Amino acid sequence: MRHQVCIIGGGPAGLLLSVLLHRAGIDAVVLERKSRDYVLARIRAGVLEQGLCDLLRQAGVGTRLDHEGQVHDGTLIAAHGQRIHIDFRGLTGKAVTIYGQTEVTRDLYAELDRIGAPVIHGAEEVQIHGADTDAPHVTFRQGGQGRRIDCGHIAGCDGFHGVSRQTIPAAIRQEYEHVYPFGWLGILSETAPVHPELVYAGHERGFALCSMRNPHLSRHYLQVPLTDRPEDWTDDAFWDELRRRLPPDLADGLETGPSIEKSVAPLRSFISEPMRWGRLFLAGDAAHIVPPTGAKGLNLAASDVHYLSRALIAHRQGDDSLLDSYSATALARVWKASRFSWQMTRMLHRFPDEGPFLARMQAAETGWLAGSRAGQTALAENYVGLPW
Ligand code: FAS
Ligand code: PHB
Repeated sequence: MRHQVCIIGGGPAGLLLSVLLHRAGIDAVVLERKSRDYVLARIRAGVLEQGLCDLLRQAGVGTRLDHEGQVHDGTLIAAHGQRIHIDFRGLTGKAVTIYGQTEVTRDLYAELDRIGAPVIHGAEEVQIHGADTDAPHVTFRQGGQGRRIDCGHIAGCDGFHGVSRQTIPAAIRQEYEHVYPFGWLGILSETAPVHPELVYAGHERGFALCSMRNPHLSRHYLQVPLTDRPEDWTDDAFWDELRRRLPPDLADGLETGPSIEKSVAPLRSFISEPMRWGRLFLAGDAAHIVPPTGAKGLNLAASDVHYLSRALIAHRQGDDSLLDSYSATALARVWKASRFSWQMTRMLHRFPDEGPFLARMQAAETGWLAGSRAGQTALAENYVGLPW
């Protein structure tokens, strides 16, 4: 088989890239290790920056987003005795949209089906060959059969645990990592959101986040020790702890119910440079991971895909300048979003091993934020998404 672009990974980055390339007349194939049902069963991000929403509309998959997405003009930070409304719209003129990553992925799969673009599920043992030559190819196994795809370029959109990043020789890769000493226990419940906007709670017992997917579906998180597993927490224990970490008025109004999904995610900051090696280009979690406190993971995958799709389209017209600048352009935005995600995590989580000094610094930071329009504007500018 031959395709102009071989995309490894059928998550949001790989699927969105494929839709954008096909719309520009570029023949791309997606290789996904898991089944479509498995990919769609993963509960991940919920906050979409305006840039991602615009890119989905450009890709022709914005209809459901525009009907079902909830536009949020701000968020509430309740931490260290402060209660701060960050007015995104008033401070930046922008907003964010609440629309689950699962729905984004569903919409992208539907569009690829509609245009007949190939997505190969159950692609096992994917291997990249000759990425540093002018004739790369990819091999994989499906249903026990060995298969090969010859292509012009390879997009590594296979997430943190994928094969693409590892294909870049270690001598060329520079990796930066910071692992946080806690995780997030997340639940999904068919209950009404606790507040019209998201609530980021920084309590002495630990961080909590109250988010949502729609007016009848809530997504809540608790900071938990890295050793905790979902089965260590009953629903009642989760709700009781969430109440302890919320301001009393919100805790009193919390609607509880059975969890329909429960998972623990570790938190890390990770960036691998460069995001290109020859004709292999990394996009999304394959190249970088951010702690979800800043709601940036999915949104960074989108800006990578924006830069990479326009570079591959320009290449077809004989201009390789955007391919040559892709890694530097994408990384410039990745580092800024990584800084913001790290700073939000530092400000709102409990770091038990760091003693009372950090706790006082956190209280001083939220005390300053409560009274500073400049501080709130800086936070809002990062949260709604820095320019692409
Ligand atoms: P993905 O990991 O989504 O997709 C990669 C795809 O590649 C997967 O489908 C995988 O099966 C496939 N793959 C992997 N190896 C392969 C191989 N060798 N061959 C073929 N296919 C292969 N972000 C937020 O903004 N907010 C959140 O609340 C949030 N919560 C998260 C919770 C968890 C548990 C995780 C892991 C991430 C979370 N994220 C969150 C970040 C997440 O949304 C990612 O940023 C987003 O999924 C990035 O999309 P992709 O880059 O497409 O990677
Ligand atoms: C979510 O709704 O899953 C979500 C929202 C905001 C975050 C992280 C996760 O910062």
